Amino acid sequence: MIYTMGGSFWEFGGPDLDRSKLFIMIGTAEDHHSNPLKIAILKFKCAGGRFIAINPVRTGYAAIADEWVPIRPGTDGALFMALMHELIARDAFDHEFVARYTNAGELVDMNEASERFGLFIEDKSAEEVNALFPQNHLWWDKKTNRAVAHHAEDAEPALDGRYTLDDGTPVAPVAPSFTLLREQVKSCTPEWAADITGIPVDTIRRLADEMIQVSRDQQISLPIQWTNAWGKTHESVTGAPIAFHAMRGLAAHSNGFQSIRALAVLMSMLGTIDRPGGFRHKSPFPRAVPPSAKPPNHPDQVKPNTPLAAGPLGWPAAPEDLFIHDDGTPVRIDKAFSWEYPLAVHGVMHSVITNAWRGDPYPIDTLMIFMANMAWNSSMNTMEVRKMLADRDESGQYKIPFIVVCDAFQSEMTAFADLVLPDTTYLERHDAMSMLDRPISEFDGPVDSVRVPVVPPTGECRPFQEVLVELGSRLKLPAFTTPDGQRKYRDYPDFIVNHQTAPGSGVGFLIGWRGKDGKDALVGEPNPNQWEEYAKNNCVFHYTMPEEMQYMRGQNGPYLKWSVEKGFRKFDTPILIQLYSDVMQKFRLAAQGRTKGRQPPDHLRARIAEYFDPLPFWYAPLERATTDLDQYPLAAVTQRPMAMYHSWDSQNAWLRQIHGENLLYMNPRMAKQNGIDDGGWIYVESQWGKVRCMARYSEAVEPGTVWTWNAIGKASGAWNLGANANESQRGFLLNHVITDELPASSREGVRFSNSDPITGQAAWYDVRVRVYPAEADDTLPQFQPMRAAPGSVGKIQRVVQTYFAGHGEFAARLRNAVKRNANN
Ligand SMILES: Nc1nc2c(c(=O)[nH]1)N[C@H]1C(S)=C(S)[C@@H](COP(=O)(O)OP(=O)(O)OC[C@H]3O[C@@H](n4cnc5c(=O)[nH]c(N)nc54)[C@H](O)[C@@H]3O)O[C@H]1N2
Ligand SMILES: Nc1nc2c(c(=O)[nH]1)N[C@H]1C(S)=C(S)[C@@H](COP(=O)(O)OP(=O)(O)OC[C@H]3O[C@@H](n4cnc5c(=O)[nH]c(N)nc54)[C@H](O)[C@@H]3O)O[C@H]1N2
Ligand SMILES: [Mo]
Repeated sequence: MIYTMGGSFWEFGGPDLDRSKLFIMIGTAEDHHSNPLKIAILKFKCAGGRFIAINPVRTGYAAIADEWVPIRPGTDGALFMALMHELIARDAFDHEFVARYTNAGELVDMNEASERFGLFIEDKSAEEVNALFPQNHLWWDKKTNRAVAHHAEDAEPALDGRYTLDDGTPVAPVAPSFTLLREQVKSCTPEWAADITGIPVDTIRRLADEMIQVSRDQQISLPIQWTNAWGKTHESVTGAPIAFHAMRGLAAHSNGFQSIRALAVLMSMLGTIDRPGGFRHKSPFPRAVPPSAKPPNHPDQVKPNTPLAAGPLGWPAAPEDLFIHDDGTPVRIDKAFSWEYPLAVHGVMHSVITNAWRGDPYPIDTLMIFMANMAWNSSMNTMEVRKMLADRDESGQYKIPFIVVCDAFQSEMTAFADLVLPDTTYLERHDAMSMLDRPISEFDGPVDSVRVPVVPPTGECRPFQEVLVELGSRLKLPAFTTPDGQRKYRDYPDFIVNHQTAPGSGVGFLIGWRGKDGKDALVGEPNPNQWEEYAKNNCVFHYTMPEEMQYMRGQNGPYLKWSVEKGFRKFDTPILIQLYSDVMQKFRLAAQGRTKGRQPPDHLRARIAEYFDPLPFWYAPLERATTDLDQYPLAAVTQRPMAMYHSWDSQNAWLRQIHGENLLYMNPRMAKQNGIDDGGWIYVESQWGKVRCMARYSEAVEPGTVWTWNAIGKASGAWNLGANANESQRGFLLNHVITDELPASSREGVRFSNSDPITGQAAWYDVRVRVYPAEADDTLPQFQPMRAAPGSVGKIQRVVQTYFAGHGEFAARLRNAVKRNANN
């Protein structure tokens, strides 16, 4: 979505349920802000809103939806394409929004012979304004029937047709990009999508009807004056009250990028981007499309004792931004930003261990893991990954020689560590939820927050952020060192208060109570009492923007200027929604050998050319091509349990009573066909492996899908549980049957990570399985029980702690803390 509209779901934006009338939730069960979302849905339903859930499983939020639309996993993109088809066929999209605030009217070079084929025409005589986001694209003006600068005053862009530019240069055939979208969705009829998704044709048509009806009959108009980036003032803010929300169910498939792009384009066609009742951005979003931060683009940029030339992550906009060697091979251990996963904005973490073990692209000497249980639920192919972590070469040396794990609990991962750094829990340290990292803002303005310790750390635990500040200072990294070579920050709280993005920028980690006296917000000098101010104010700072800046932010002139002044953005150039993505086309042109710049290695050309379509499209998840679907007819997915956070919390006696084990949920019709009893033991087998677990009948899952809770199953002895705890004997982990790599196909001849070919996003939900009865009374696989770590709490102490949980232990720690403070 960021590559389409400069914003996204998650922490970056979401549905405006206060004003929405129709809410469509896709592939979401828990999400990051679960409780606020639950409260918002409750209010929405009480206000009479209609809630539709699209999901193969009807649980989580979908349990209270007015309508459940079961869908086959990995096929949502086809549904969105069909909905776009309907909006266009019935001419029921938001013309004004599409024409003015997206790039639908911009002219695309249709000259097959040109090396700019498929890119936007740039008027070389006009000012480019911003090289990263050129503002010299053209529209075809319907009034004067000629090409004009986009957003030229009084012009009305054609969205359809094909034209020729006749400006002295050779005559160039061009088309508004919307024409190409229209052509792209032409064959994506509801009938076509019904075959793929399993959703009846009538339902697809009715979903389109509902969207069209709400957008026509229930328009919202708020009396808020705002001025667009081209200087035109509007008397009101309007919107179609249709809100969408989507999460992992879309993202965690190998076609996730293009499916989500399809959703973003559908939302844009309905005009529901940053308008009341639709999708709303959260500061610092929207950002440019794509944001201007880039990863390093050459191995030269990584030198010993020298800061990286660019941040480690970023948003490539062209092949020139890839982080590759001159021969086109990846530089990073996870192969992110290479031709294999060009837009890997989050990195490709789930492939690090396998790559390091294989020495591809290079071996490593130290693996440092922080807050990630990669011997369990954040790896695929877990059985093999666990072997790799302890595997040796012919000379008896470990293939991954030294493993450092910083964890707060005795997770499965700590068993593989050469060095464990015991972290504190969040109750024992300072933390900052910063706008510079993952924002926690609201629609009406930026928000950040902190944690302050409420109990002192025990034993040898130390907050990892203190460890990092210490390491940075001792290594004399520039950010931690004064110009005369002295240590710059005492500790983490000092770092958070005094660090600025650039000397004197006034932009730091926290936006509240800035300035020496704490009177500034957003930007200002560091305030030595900032932590105290947060602590006094419930640890949260919420800045409310003036109403006229709260909507249409990508194209809201005063907001764009303000966001640059406040350090949220680099440029105030308007952010046009990219219905057509020339970023994609630049990669495709390189793959087709049409450009002079960087080109992919030959074996990757067809792959890049296929997936880097400048317009959204649906393709089957990649694993299907290497799966015998008759043998493995079922899709298997997971869902986050409300009461647990991934692998943690089995150390919590109360939560264990809710989720001490997990079962595989399946449709009774399918179960009976396979001779499986409700509560019976079964094997779940993929072509990559099998697990044994218990089955549970459920009408709330479509017959082609089975599902279970994520990460409830534990390895024996992990989390300091008894070796025979239910979590390991009756619980199971689906990751054992999910592959981390797809076998080499005849086209490329090499293995790829089991990921989206554009972003490297892990395809957790692509696996195909079969199920059959088993004779058993425990789960498989089983592992040698993990032993308790030395120094961890003994049995007697544990019993005492459990008994007094919540009072005795707490009071004792507090007394200790007071004593220690008094002694200091
Ligand atoms: N309580 C709790 N909250 C959490 C977490 C936790 O562990 N526990 N984890 C946090 C993290 S890191 C994340 S990433 C978020 C994730 O938050 P969500 O994205 O809400 O993740 P899940 O709860 O796994 O729900 C995924 C949903 O996608 C559905 N699904 C799977 N495949 C498809 C498909 O092809 N199409 C459609 N339409 N649906 C599909 C599944 O049935 C499931 O309902 O949750 C965060 N919040
Ligand atoms: N099958 C399947 N697998 C999945 C997913 C899925 O949907 N299905 N979802 C994927 C997703 S989106 C995610 S985000 C990953 C999450 O996977 P992980 O990142 O591995 O997730 P966690 O279990 O949250 O825990 C990481 C570790 O952090 C430790 N920890 C907890 N608190 C602290 C602390 O304060 N400090 C330190 N240092 N450590 C702490 C825990 O003990 C645990 O060992 O799982 C992925 N794996
Ligand atoms: Mo996640």
